[in-house]
Amino acid sequence: MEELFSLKGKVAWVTGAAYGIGYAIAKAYAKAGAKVVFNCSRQETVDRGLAAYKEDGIEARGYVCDITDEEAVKSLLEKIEKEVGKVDILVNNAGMIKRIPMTEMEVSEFRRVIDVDLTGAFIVSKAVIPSMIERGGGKIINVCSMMSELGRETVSAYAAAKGGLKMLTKNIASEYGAYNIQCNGIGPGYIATEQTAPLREPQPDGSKHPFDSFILAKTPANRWGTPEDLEGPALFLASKASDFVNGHILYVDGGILAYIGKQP
Ligand code: GCO
Repeated sequence: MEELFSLKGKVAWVTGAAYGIGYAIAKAYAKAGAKVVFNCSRQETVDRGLAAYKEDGIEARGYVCDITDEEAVKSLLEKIEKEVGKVDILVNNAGMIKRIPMTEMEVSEFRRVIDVDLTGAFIVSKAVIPSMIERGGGKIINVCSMMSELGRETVSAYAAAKGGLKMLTKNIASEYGAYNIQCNGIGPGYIATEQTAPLREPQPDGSKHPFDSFILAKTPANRWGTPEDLEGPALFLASKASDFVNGHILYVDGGILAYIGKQP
């Protein structure tokens, strides 16, 4: 059983893994024996990540690279291959959100979210797939969202990107499954991270943010998730244990997608 879930000797590239969900996933992979590399678009975020890994006793390499820049991604991949090894596991985790009502959103803002959350995953996957084919296989895990399935006010660009990422996942599985490449999505529910902090901020009178209570009423588990809740599912999708699982989106949401919500 241990062998089934071991990542010993594997190289895992988790984009944007300086903190939050990506960090928890990378940490799980390191604990399972993988060599972990990550990138962020800014040096200060890379430094923040490196300090956190060091504190957790994890040897991780961090690089500055903007995943929307194909040339930069290609040269980073060459560097990773030279310095660490060929990439066996890619996690397309880097992402962003803009919460703006659709009719007030600039087209440039919409395009930026699509560029980072969807086109970035295309660019990095496109870069690693040829060497995965050459070496007989690989694992690609795309960090999807509740918004791969559901809409809500203010997140039109994010929902469009995450819905697209779900279909990119299925398409990579379809196109490269014959090369022993498994491409699956992990779909976090509402996880307590920096990205969702504004939705949990207590009100000036000390009461819960209305969105906080709303999410608890929508989640059978009756709590927000933690980045650590993603560790086991992400490890499953990166390991031998999931070798015949392809094009699947594994939602880790405390049951949100199964539930109509608590009656007020
Ligand atoms: C929002 C949230 C979500 C979460 C997450 C849910 O504004 O609704 O930020 O988009 O980030 O992706 O799965």
